[in-house]
Amino acid sequence: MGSLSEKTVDALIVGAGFGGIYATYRLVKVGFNVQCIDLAEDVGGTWWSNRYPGAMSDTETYLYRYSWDKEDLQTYPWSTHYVYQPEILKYLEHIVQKYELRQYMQFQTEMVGAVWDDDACLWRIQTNRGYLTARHLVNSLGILSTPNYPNMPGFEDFQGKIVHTAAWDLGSADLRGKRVGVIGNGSTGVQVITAIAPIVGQLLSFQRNPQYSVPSGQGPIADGYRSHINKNYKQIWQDVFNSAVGFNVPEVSRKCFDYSPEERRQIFQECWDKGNGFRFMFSAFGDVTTSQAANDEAASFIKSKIDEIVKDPLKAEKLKPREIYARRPLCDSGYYQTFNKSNVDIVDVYSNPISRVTADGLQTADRHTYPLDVIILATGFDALEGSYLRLNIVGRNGETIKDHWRDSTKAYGGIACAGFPNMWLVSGPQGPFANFPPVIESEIDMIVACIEHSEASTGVQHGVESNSPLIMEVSKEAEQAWSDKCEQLVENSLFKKTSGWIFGANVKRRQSTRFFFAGLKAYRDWCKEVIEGSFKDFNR
Ligand code: NA7
Repeated sequence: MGSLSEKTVDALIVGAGFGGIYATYRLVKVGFNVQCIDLAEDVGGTWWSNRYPGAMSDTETYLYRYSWDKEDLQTYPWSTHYVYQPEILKYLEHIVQKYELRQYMQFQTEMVGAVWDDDACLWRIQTNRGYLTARHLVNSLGILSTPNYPNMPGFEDFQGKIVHTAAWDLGSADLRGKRVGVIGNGSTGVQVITAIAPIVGQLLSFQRNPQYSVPSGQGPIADGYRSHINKNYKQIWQDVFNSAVGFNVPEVSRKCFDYSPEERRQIFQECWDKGNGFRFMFSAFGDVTTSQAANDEAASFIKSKIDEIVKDPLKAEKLKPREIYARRPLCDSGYYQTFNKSNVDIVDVYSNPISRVTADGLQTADRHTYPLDVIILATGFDALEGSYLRLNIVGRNGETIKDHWRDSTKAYGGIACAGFPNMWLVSGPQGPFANFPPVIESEIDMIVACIEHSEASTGVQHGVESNSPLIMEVSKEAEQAWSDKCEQLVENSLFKKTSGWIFGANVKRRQSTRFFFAGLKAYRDWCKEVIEGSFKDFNR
């Protein structure tokens, strides 16, 4: 692995996942001298590290890819409604190979810190493999890339194996016949529990807050499905980019209580049968995430399904959520059915929390110890800003990103911070809450537009080692205005009332609005306005 010592580039891209790959592709096309680095051994980002059994995107396959390679969209093979981690990784490797992007990438290389040099107008970046300087720093660190480890004593005492799903290093042979405890039942927990139940000896889900999940509709695609998608791809992407959540599900405005109880149930049933969490939340009624009464209806429907599916009434009761239905919507391939297996059970750690890890397993507050061979931590991530806070990023006047976000996490358009010139964020805080591949493309297109604007206005030559005063820096007022807008958008949203990672509650960070909830279309309209307005929020 090479050293980066004293390398000077136009842009350093940090991260080689969905975002970093596309940013590399775009900036190479602009004519930039580009370096992309990633801590992992190869491309993939989230999909490099999340290798746990059952890891799957819950966006339908045909949308979990880049929209811009029209030929590839027609020909790249896939055969199921959703893609599992190994196939996603293969797809990303394929794109990197097809566009010969590997030559710009260096792996096992971690950005430790980055300091803005105001005299030279560039970033001085420290990595574990040496220093480099870059006029633009493009952080594509991943929305969910810093694992969240639960704070409980005794991890070092455990005689078995402990593994976080985002740092998975077990083979399925390591689980066969074993007594396995899974802490966490979010998207990841639901997937891993469903996938390993058939092979483990005993499976205990240490569950704090039960969650709502609906069927995904996973399975092989029917004859003719692919050709139908291929024929309509152009329109499909147009619809996606003109929608709020970008999942190509109908986003209806009809109100729940304009329908009779029978009609309501039938509508929920249709969404349930078709599958997909975003469809269930956004295609049944338009007020499920804003009206408490409509939300209660959706929640009751899912609870009734739990009663129908789970044979043991005690298990069914434990699986029924207490919260409203307003976390990121989940879907599954038979999660509730899994609890009908005699080797699968739930330990309620809400009323009786885990107190410590012992040599043999997990102990709860009532001093009962559950003996285990393997503990799986499906405990999620320090999402969004978590990936930044562990780095020493220092902007103008010595202000660190930590200082900048001390009172609230904010980023203009989710892509830029005041006081951090020429620093760009991909899937950072306050970007759109929607299907991530189109979000990432939209943000990177906007970043590239900003960079091209600044290059055009001063006529700098790419590839030339530069001490040019070329900068793009968003104003404090514009950054604050965006952040205020993000806050206003969630005023009436039920999302704010639950305790997941979307508002930072899982890591006990001050609750601030970490997404732009007006949707993908509104975000892209805003980008257009900024471009047409000649980027007036910058360099004021
Ligand atoms: P999530 O959705 O943050 O879920 C984490 C889970 O871990 C959740 O069930 C938590 O319970 C649980 N948790 C965390 N700490 C503890 C402790 N100390 N004790 C018991 N349970 C704990 O992460 P995921 O990886 O599942 O999904 C993240 C995103 O990835 C997902 O939304 C998709 O976008 C893809 P809690 O609910 O806080 O009570």
